[in-house]
Amino acid sequence: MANKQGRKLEQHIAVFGEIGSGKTVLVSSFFGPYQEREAVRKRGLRVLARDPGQGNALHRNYLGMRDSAHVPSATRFDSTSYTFDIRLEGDRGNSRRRQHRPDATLVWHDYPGEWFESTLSGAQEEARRLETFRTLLGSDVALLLVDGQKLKDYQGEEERYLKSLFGNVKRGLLTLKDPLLENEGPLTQFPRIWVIALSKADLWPDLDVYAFRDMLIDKASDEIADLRDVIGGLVADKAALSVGEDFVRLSSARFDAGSIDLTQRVGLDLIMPMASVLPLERHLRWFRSKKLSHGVAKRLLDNAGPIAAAGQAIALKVLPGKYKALALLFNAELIERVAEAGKEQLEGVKAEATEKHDLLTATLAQFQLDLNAAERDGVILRSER
Ligand SMILES: Nc1nc2c(ncn2[C@@H]2O[C@H](COP(=O)(O)OP(=O)(O)OP(=O)(O)O)[C@@H](O)[C@H]2O)c(=O)[nH]1
Ligand SMILES: [Mg+2]
Repeated sequence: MANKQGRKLEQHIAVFGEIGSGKTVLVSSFFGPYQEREAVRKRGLRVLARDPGQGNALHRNYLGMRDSAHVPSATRFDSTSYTFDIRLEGDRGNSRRRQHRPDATLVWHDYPGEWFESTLSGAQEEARRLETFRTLLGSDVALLLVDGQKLKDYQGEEERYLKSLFGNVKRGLLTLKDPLLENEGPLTQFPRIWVIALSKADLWPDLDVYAFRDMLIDKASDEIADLRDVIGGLVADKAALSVGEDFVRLSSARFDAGSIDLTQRVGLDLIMPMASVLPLERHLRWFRSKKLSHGVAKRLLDNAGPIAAAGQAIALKVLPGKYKALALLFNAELIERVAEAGKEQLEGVKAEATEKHDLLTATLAQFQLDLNAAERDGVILRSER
């Protein structure tokens, strides 16, 4: 999101999911509702696909589900990155220049889990996989999908599915380790927050996010610990990691025989907050608890500069003077107050920011409200560490 200094915010999110785990439906169900007539009024945001062909394909998937209960066809080994440009409501018409520039960009990387599952056919595919993996390294957050349907298929022996899922991701990352680290050594920028997501959560109406976490701890804690170790071997400051400490329930729609109700979504409105507010909050916490060294924190927070600046504004309501990303390192505790702010306080900040046409601050306050509400509703569970 563009801040007062005119810097651009680009947040990335990496979605890992095996065959049929719901990746294509998820991104279509995320994007489709923003194309509805009432979307801007209802959601306060405009979301456009930077590549119009890609946007049309997602929109078509959405319409096919909404109007004819037709699911998108399998995309299997396709790895796709979608670039979504976001404009905040009320922004249009401020100036001609602004009309051409989004307030924020969300880049959504689909990473097909099959690349972790199967042996690759040759050097060319190997190279393509590495290349694809490199594109998602800019993501602070990875969503690892646990397929709700598969979990059902293995009911009673869920550990078999879960162990194989986490084992595949771990082995896949291990095979990428040498080529990834070959030039620069341990990575600064790498998804450090691995949120485990229950996809198709509508199939598990009685499993709230706490029960989902308990199931994972009960049945796959060793595999999750191994995955964490492997990721720790890839990054600088490996104490600054949350792997399997954050959980979310996702459902792209309600699927009944002969109908798909896309108004019954769970967790999809948390994707943007998870990509933006969550890492900011976490990076600052890690920095304060000395899990992140100064240099690494500076690089990570520098990326989040604009959003961090707005976060700070939320914290202090009105900041004395203008802050740049660097100054944040010395004002980290201010932003933590955002995480601790109560509902009324955040609503107050939002109202005040809206009044002043400070849309970025208003939107971030809303994101924080969304995360807090979803936590109360048992949809998301954030790490305390
Ligand atoms: N109940 C339920 N079913 C879902 C949901 N999302 C997807 N599905 C079902 O899962 C199937 C596979 O979803 P996709 O989005 O195509 O899965 P994918 O991960 O893109 O799969 P590949 O392209 O094969 O890698 C869909 O055809 C739906 O039948 C959901 O939220 N709830
Ligand atoms: Mg697909």
